[in-house]
Amino acid sequence: MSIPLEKSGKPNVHDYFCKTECTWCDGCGDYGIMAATKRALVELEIAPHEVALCFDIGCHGNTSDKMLGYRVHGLHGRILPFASGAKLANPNMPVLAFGGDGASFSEGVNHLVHSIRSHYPITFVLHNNANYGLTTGQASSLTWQDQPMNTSPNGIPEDTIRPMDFIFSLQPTFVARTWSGDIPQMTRVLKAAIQHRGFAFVDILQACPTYNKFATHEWLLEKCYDANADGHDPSDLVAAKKIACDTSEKVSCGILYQNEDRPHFYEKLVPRQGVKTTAVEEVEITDVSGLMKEFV
Ligand SMILES: Cc1ncc(C[n+]2csc(CCOP(=O)(O)OP(=O)(O)O)c2C)c(N)n1
Repeated sequence: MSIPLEKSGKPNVHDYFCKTECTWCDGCGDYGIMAATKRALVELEIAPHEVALCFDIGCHGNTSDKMLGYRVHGLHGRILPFASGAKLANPNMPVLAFGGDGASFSEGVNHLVHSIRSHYPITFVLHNNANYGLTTGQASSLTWQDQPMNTSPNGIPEDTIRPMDFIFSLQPTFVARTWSGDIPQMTRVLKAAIQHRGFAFVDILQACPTYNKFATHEWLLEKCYDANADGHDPSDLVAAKKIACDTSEKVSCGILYQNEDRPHFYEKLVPRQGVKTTAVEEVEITDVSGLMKEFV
């Protein structure tokens, strides 16, 4: 299906509709996350031809053929370098990267570290179902301790990473948490993340009814609360860390921390300062047919 190149009035969710059959399990949180992503983009009046949607490999990554937009489906664990590069080439385009906890906290965890410390101005959406979904329910580094999984029926011998402790140790400027059953909250959080000045980290606790038998939809419904409605001030770093990291009783959701004072990577890139054009505008069309003949 082609993407309409011209804007005809304000975008609406139907502009993002894609005919591809959905292959996710019944009750998968990916349905809700995709719906909220569309709603957030539409409410910000961003049409499919105006946004880059970069997907990692995993169940969530199959969103790449289920909604429209300029989409890429990258290598497992490697979507952040791609998304960052796309943004640096075309800083005027909103760039969203989507990754699973397997991709982002195991195989590609190095890219998450460097994306946050580099402060690339992109939105990162973590589909946190606490397991490797696409490869059928192996434990990831975010799987809870003592939970039997397909290749670790006695629970994992390693310690589970505590994602919020880890993220806050990297001095982020935007940290949010939400969950896949609350579409209005996900939409609100995603809109704020897309509009944030630098790197925005959005942890979406995602129901996975087939392989995650611990953080179920019902568990999330009972435990998650809206910290912003509860009076939490996202500019308060100490309070943000506390409510983000302590999930023993309740799970705080919403915009937990935001700081717009710090310049992002592109703003600090000296050779680009004062330059009016973008890298994509500067690329000249070059005839490479002569070069290609050398390889025939
Ligand atoms: C480089 C590479 N390593 C491993 C794989 C195999 N692989 C594909 S999907 C996947 C797990 C995906 O889990 P996660 O990132 O948590 O996403 P989910 O499927 O749960 O949405 C793995 C290990 C691969 N395709 N490429």
